[in-house]
Amino acid sequence: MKIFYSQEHRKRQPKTELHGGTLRPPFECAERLDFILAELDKRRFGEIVAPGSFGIEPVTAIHDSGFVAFLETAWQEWSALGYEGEAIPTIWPTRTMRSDIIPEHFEAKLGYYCLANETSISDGTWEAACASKDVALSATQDVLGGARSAFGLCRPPGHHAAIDQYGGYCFFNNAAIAAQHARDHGVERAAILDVDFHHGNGTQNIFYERGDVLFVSLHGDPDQAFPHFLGFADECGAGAGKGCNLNFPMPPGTGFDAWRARLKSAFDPIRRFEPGLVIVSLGVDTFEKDPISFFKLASGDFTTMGADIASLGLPTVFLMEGGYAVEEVGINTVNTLQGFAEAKQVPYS
Ligand code: FKS
Ligand code: ZN
Repeated sequence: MKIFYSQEHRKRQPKTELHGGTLRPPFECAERLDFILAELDKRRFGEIVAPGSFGIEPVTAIHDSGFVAFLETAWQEWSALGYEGEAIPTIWPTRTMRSDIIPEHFEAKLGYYCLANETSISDGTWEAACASKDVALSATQDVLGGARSAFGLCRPPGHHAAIDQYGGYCFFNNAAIAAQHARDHGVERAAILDVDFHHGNGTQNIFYERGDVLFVSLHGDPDQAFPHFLGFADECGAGAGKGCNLNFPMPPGTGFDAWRARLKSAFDPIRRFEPGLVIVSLGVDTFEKDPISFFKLASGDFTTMGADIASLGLPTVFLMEGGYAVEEVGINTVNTLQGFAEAKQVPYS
């Protein structure tokens, strides 16, 4: 399996995350990828490949162009205001105010385009986000070209990024951009399977009214977990997308047996959809020692998860999302990939 990776992610090294009322070093840090690379190297698993350059068109195929333009110059515009810290919004167009005006003032724009303010914009964020979507697109291209699977080692992650909003450590929705790329290159239907602990609200938002992309997400009950305001079981898609959005929220303490039962119950709908490929939003924050999540998967469970995903018998693109138990992120990620790669290949018929 090819592993697509770019050093560019290192350009994003934010210093601050608003957590529990204080600014702390972000959970989503560059070191996460160092542990994944070290584990790949240790097991001699896969071949590291640099991504190609796909330009901005695949991004604007998914995201609002005003949002993309905002991100491109956000750090410069913030810096011009003369503040000491990183860019974090303090005001939003919430329920009691107007959200139909795209503001001119940069601090208002920050609130307009941001959905959660743990995530600061720092120098290099744009460059890292651009490299991350190129990693996702390169992995997808590899699978479109006939590879059984590929891994896009994306950073920053993507599944919280909506059509015109960033947050939850995400700027561009890598999985959505990848799915659209597949659609534009001959794949009639694509499935996105989101196994990150958090609900992929951005991916759901992007494809909610589309019948050509199936979105399936297993996650912590939004009643109890970020992103709190989306990801409930009754969100099934709308219009042409009715029936093409499947949410499986689960309570605190959920272990692998219960989690796996939900995964397996998602397989029939995925097969019935007959996708040309499946994109896995691979977060390993379902791990029992994850510092910000509440599922109880053990490291060995990720190997089983990978093999289960292989049993779908579909061309598969894995894209990195979350996982914050930094030292085990490598083991858990590579377990998933290796579980997939070493599973018996029984093509679905
Ligand atoms: C807890 C606040 C929650 C934000 C959590 C973001 C999770 C990001 C992720 C991604 F894959 F996108 F990286 N903080 N008080 O893991 O879903
Ligand atoms: Zn997550």
